[in-house]
Amino acid sequence: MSNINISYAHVPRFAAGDQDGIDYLNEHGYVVIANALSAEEAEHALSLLWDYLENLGTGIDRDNPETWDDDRWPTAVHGGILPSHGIGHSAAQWYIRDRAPVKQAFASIWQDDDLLTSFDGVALWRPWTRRQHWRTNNGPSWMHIDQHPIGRPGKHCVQGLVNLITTSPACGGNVMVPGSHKNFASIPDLYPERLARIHPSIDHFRFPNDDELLADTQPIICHLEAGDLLLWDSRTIHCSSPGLETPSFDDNLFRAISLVCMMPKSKSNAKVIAKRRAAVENLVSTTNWSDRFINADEFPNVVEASKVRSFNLPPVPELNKNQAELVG
Ligand SMILES: O=C(O)CCC(=O)C(=O)O
Repeated sequence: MSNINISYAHVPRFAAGDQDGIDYLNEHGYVVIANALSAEEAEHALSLLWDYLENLGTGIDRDNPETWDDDRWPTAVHGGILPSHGIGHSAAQWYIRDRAPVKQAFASIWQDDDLLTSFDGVALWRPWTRRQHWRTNNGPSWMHIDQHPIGRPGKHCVQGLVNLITTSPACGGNVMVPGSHKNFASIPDLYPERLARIHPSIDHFRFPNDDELLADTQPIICHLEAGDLLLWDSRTIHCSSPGLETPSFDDNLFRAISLVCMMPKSKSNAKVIAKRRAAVENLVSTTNWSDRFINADEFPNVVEASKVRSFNLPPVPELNKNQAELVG
């Protein structure tokens, strides 16, 4: 048990580019952009994700949950995130990045439409009522920020996820600690020993499981419609968590989201961009950051899994002009 209590919340939703949405993000550290994809587009993206899974060649069948077990499923990291094995260049991910409201939402935040996209992955939650080990990590075990408080002071990144299945209290989802980005600068004073163990170049800091400071906050799972885009400042404390109840079905995914992050090209450089171009050809996925090149296929558990399991990768994507510009 943890002393951190998560609740489910219906929060305001804004149109992509709406200044009120940007103000909300600045104030609360997160914001929901309504219908960045239409419901039909979200359904199409999910179908493309199933194509990716079925084409891994491991025997996954979207219509048969008995084929979704670990010996066929791609390597997952914390929170059921699938970060690698070509996912960053799957047709699904490139389709989502190419939707105009997704780019517009990021462009309006940065007041800049010359953006680079991350090549990151997705989170797909299998119905854990079928197999307990499919249940993803409880929120308090991985409350984190994705920016080093000393290595990168100030605002640098707004992360995002496009939600593909309408959320519910039973199925759970992303967890935000509203307003927590405002405490970012005090982290070195509040957690000196814990932070000292993290090299300033590592943009990930995890809070203690039973953190007394977090126990005083009100973490929320925001209700999201299929197609909504949830954006958050990398300094905002967040994670994901299974539902607060037990879902009544077990023949479908409990959650499907696409991670997407766009940052101004001006924050990057020629060396990084050269690696990004090669990453498209070599189907290499990354983290959310596009100003540094971080290869998600080098995550330790992905490397370990690749030694004993093989997956067919998706074809090298044929990018249109907009998508190619997002590579750099
Ligand atoms: O699946 C989620 O909503 C959590 C994503 C997350 O923690 C991250 O991308 O840093």
